Amino acid sequence: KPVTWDDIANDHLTTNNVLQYGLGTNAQRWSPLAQVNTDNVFKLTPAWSFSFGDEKQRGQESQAIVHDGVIYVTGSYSRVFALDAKTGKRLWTYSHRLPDDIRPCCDVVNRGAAIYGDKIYFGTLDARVVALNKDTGKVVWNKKFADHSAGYTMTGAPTIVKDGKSGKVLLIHGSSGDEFGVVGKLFARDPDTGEEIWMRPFVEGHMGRLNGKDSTPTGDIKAPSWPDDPNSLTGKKEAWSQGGGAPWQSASFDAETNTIIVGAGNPAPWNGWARTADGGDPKDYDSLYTSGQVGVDPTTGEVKWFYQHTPNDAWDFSGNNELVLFDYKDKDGKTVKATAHADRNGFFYVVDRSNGKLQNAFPFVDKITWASHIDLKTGRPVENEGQRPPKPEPGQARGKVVEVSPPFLGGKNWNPMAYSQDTGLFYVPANHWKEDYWAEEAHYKKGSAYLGMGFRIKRLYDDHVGILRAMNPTTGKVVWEHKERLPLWAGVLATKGNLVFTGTGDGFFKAFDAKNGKELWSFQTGSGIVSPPITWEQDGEQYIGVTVGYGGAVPLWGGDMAELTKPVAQGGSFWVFKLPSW
Ligand code: PQQ
Repeated sequence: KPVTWDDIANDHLTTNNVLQYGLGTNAQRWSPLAQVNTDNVFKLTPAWSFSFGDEKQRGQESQAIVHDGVIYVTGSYSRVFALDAKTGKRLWTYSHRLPDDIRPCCDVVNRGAAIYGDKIYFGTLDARVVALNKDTGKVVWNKKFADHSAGYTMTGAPTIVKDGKSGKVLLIHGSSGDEFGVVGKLFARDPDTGEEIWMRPFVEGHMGRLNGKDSTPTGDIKAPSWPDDPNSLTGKKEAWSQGGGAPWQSASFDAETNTIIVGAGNPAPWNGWARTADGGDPKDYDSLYTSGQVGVDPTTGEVKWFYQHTPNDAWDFSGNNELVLFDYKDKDGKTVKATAHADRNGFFYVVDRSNGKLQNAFPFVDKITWASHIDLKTGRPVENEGQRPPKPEPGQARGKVVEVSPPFLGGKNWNPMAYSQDTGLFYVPANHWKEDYWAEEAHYKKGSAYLGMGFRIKRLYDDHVGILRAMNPTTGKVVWEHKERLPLWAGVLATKGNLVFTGTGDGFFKAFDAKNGKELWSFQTGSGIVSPPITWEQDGEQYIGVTVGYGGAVPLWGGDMAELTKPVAQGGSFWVFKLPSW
């Protein structure tokens, strides 16, 4: 059966398939299934497990999708597997041939595929989007979107949306590459042919494209949020040409307001002085449209609204974490259609998704040092003095070391949270850690890291790094929390069975009581878990599935935390659980 737009629009309500990253265009990761629940979860038993095979055993971050009894799961190194959902029997494999000069910053990961019509879509590490026939795995089209040798790559799952104005279904995808100094771009394509419909860059003053022609610049063409340099060809300082702002995770879609909602990544380079006029104040140079959330018009690719979490981000806080769409009642009893976002910078944001206006912001991790709070009137952070590492003294390679929390890997990274429609709580897979952080010189060289900062991540507490927190989005209260020894890098799933599922760095797949956080079940999967779990129903039985295989940014960039994760064995498999017949 081909997948229709109605199937996708109802993904969050239907239980027999999982069609979109986020388990629906609202990205709530909430399932109405309750067959597996707090009373019987202790019985949960493996149904089958599938090995991705070969030597490519690292970094399995994929959220699987399920359609018509088939699981489509991506593997690291740009692979896709189609499996019989009941038995785990392999139906087909697609293994993309990658060139030697790919430059993924943070491991050879892929977070999942999209499905529409008779095709499966996914991004590759050499900056392509590939469409495969869902029944055969044969390539239907394959589009290169940028130069991978400059640092462009793609790790996020694409999103299917329907433009409410034109009635066209679009394939939306982003790009990665901020750490190499490339301009982050969001694309809309025709899902049948792969032809680009529009492209929107997330650096102010860069030109967008619509139907193959220049459309409009993003923001002001003079880009006043980036410093001028009268001696350069562009009239701007070098950083503006390199920009960053990559939408490297997945977009959400609000059909009601016809808006694509996506996070924009960190500015490049990380060093904020490179994005500030000489002798100027970083507060006068916000580096738009980076490290924030963007509402984009699906018809034209225009920016409808923007809210910046971290103006002139000097800490690689990115802004790119998932945007969960949810509605709540404010203190006057008015329903607010909002986004919820747990940022790398340690603050949880509630923003009005019709206009990008901040409603509420509060910390979701302890001991944030870079800002005291977010001013709800101005929407801007109130920064603490001395947290922007100073430039190196003349003749020195490094500037003064500053201790910062959260560190650049964030109070929470890409691994998505879940929202329970029953408890009204968000389940945030967070980490407690900090870093030594210092400035270095930043010079752009194609294909080389463009950071201008040095770092070492350290512990914040002796007994834990990972901290799963149940947060109330209106009061900011932590309702319960669960500590883990290793960093949390897996997504979360919430179900009507009053359960919250997630995985741990040391390989346990766990279920918690959504109301009080009691750990009710766990199973050792044999490698670390760094992926979002899913659940679906087939022939009257509820299944729960998760991709397993350690990797991602922590073992590569995590400093002391990389040491902590060294004993974790690599892997590459998909595990499925259900209740036994007894
Ligand atoms: N990817 C991971 C991971 O898969 O574990 C962690 C990170 C990325 C980060 O912490 C990043 O900052 C990051 N940044 C970009 C970017 O700005 O282009 C891309 C990616 C990526 O594509 O995986 C990550």
